[in-house]
Amino acid sequence: MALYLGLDSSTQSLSAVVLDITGDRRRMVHAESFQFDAVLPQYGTRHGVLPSPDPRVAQSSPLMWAEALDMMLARLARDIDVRQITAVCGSAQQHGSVYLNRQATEAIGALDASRPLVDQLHGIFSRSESPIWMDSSTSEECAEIAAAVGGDTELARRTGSRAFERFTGPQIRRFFKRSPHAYEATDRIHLVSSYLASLLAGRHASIDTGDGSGMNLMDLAAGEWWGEAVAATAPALSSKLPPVSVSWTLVGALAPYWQHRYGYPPARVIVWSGDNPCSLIGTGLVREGVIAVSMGTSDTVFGLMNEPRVHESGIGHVSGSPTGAFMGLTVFQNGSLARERVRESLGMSWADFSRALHETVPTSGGILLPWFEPEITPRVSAPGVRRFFASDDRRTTARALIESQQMAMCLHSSWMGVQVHTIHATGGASANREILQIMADVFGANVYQLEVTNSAALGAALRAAHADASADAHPVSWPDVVRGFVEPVASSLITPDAGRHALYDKWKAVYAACEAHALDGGAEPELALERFRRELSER
Ligand code: XUL
Repeated sequence: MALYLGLDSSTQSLSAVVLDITGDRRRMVHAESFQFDAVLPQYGTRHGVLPSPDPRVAQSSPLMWAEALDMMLARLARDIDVRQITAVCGSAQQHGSVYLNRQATEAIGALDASRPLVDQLHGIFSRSESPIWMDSSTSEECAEIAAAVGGDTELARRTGSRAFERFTGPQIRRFFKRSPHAYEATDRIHLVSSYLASLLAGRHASIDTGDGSGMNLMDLAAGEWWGEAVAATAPALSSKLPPVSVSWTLVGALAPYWQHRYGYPPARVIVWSGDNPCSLIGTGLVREGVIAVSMGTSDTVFGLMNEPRVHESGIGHVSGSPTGAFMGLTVFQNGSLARERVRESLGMSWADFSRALHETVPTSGGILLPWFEPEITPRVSAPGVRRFFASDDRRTTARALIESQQMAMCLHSSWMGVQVHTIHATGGASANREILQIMADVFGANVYQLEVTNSAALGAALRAAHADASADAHPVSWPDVVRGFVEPVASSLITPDAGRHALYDKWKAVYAACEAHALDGGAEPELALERFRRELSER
């Protein structure tokens, strides 16, 4: 029997998925998850984050992540036959960084199986807290790095993203500026992903191209550090960064600590990646043309790209994909929150809301820009809801919102240059078939509902299976790697209506005119509406 273990160290929890992939047998044999706040209350985190008087600062504890890893491997050894584990891989929240001193290499290389892991790690940090992705304190450093490399457009072109506060480069620069001595005492800077992989293997792991793209430090196309960005970030940084490697790199074998303490075999440890690249695999997006639209608190559109195309004004992020290709990700802040607010303002239940979508005709509600909160895509810092061409029928407000959200997602993900034929819809709102029908009609694509939990841990386990086969010189194609684990619900298929798709294609120009007008006072959108009506009457 060949078991593959995938771990996911997210902001709030640690999860594990174990797959049995033996011959034709393909099944999930175990899944387990716990919340950091609940099982490790002594660290004092709330939702996985340490309290901070400055709302812009978000940090967590690297010791807590290590103790959680130790707990999880102990639990798994209690619950399943871990002797069958062939390879281990992992996923972690992106961008967070871990700062190790000169004692670290020796300490993690000589872990004593008779003592708990954390007891042996206390002395290895040059910074006891890790900044994480929710931190927004580095605007100044973002501007400095961007200026030093020739501007945000150049930074986006080379690294896949313009400078973002949460990205690791600006975080490292802030640490260097505020604590130069502690920075000087830093021997190695890991991401959360490469830090945890290092603890498993008992040696420093590399950073994979997927998670490495979340740092504003990596040359995306070359898959290696970009010297100019590294130099612009902090002095002597190149000597503190682990190497970058492809996502199927073997870090080594599970260290003797895990073998002697819990009975694990010397299973292969595969380089870890970020949660978004791992979710790409865990939602089955291994070919260009299939994208995921996740409709949760915020809405995200992501998918695999064969080429590293980047939007010139830095909308979205491009990173390495664990398959060796690339992945694009665009985030829309006003997702579920906007849907809830509009539904509540209409005094509708979800059933009423769906009925309103069903009973009204396309474009009848005009455009509704739902910027209740500052918006990431397009960039809106002064929030405010804008409505254009509203009708008297209240029910059309529901339609205007959903159509406008889908228009925004379709237009602002087109920079990926991907011909979308299939969408895997996930997240709470994907249960609503009226919303999915509008999505299908706007994108002109087949839409399936994908029921996923633990997609990042599942993606990590599938990556373990893929890397294990590659290491044995029996590479398996990605569609075969994911087969049987990531298929959407076949009966959930919704197909686009050709007539409505053609209508929405024209309506996009009206939407874009409203957006441009709201953002920077572009021309009156009435002109675009007139053009739209004229084109319809000429048909
Ligand atoms: C991606 C990002 C988040 C974290 C969450 O850029 O910041 O999705 O990876 O874990």
